[in-house]
Amino acid sequence: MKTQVAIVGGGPAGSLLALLLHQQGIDSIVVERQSRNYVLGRIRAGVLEWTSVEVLRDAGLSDRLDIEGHVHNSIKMGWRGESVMSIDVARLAGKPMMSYGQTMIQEDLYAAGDAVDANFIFEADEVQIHDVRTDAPWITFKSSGETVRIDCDVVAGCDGFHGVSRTVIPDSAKTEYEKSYPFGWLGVLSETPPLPTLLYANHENGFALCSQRNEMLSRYYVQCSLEDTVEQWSDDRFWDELLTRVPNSEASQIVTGPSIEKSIAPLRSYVVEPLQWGRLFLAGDAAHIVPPTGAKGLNLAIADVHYLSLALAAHYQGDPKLLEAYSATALRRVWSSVRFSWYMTALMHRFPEQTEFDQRAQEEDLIYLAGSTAAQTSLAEQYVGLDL
Ligand code: RFL
Ligand code: PHB
Repeated sequence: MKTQVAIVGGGPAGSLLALLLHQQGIDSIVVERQSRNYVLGRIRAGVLEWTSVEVLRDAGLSDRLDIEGHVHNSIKMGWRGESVMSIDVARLAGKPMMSYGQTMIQEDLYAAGDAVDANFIFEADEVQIHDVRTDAPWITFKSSGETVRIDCDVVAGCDGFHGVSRTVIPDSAKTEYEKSYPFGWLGVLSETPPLPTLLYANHENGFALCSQRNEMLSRYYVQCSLEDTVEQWSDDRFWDELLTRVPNSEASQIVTGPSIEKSIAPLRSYVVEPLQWGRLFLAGDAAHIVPPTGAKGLNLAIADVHYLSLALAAHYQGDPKLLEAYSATALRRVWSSVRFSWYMTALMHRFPEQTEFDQRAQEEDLIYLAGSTAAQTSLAEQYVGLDL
């Protein structure tokens, strides 16, 4: 097979890139390891920066998002199981954000791909990337036992944190920055009405988050130990912890019910530099991971492929400058989100070695935030995200 851009990974980054390139008249093939249904079944992000909404709108991918997405003007932050502040993000930062599940974005992207006959290959095993330091890179993979080869001009590595793309760059040509947190998040989906406003809670038992998918679908998270298994978290234990950690005024509004999904994710920050190796370009989680406390991962993936699609369009029109600058351009935004996600994580979680002093200092940070418009404006500006 032959194409202009071979895209490894068909998550949000890879599938959006294929569609953005198609709109610029650039041909691509997406090679995804999992089945389509498997990718659609992953429950992940829920909050879109306004910039992400605009990228999807500009690409004509917002028909359902504009109807079913829930615009939020504010977030709440609570502490001590009793105090709560509301931050009017839209007023302070000039734009709101949107609740719209990653699962739905992925459905919209695959449907849009079907409509234009985009070339998505699922269940592609053993993807390998070759000769990216030449002008004629190629990839191979196994499909139903047969080896398939795709010749291309450029390879886009959009295969997430555990993908193969990043490993092609030799250690001598990359720098990796990493921070692992000593806890995870237990995520629960339940068919119950959510709280109207997103709520982040700091509590001496650990962090909790109340989010939503739609009027009858809630998404909750509680900080848990990395050693915990889902089996150790019965629904009763989960609701008890959530209601303890969330301030009383909010906890009294939470409607509990059976969980329909439960999973545990570790928290980590990771960045590789640069995002380019010859004709291989990394985008999304393949290049960087942020802890979910800042709600940035999916938004960074969307920003990366926005930059990369523009750069590839310029490249095919004979202007190499944007593609040469892709890594530096994308990394500016990446580090800003890495810093914010790290700050939010440090502010809201209970760390294993944390003393009573540390707990009070954390709470004081929240009290300061509650009383300072300047501090709230800074947080709001970073939460809704920088302009592209
Ligand atoms: P993905 O979604 O991991 O997709 C990569 C795809 O590549 C495939 N793949 C391969 N394909 C071929 N060959 C190989 N060797 C391959 N190896 C892997 C995979 O099967 C997969 O389909 O990365 P992408 O596209 O960069 O998208 C990134 C986002 O998924 C991620 O950043 C967000 O989900 C992070 N995230 C959040 N982001 C937000 O912006 N807002 C949020 O509110 C938010 N909440 C979250 C989150 C992530 C979470 N977890 C579980 C990590 C909440 C959680 C709990
Ligand atoms: C979610 O709805 O899944 C969600 C919301 C906000 C976050 C992380 C996850 O910071």
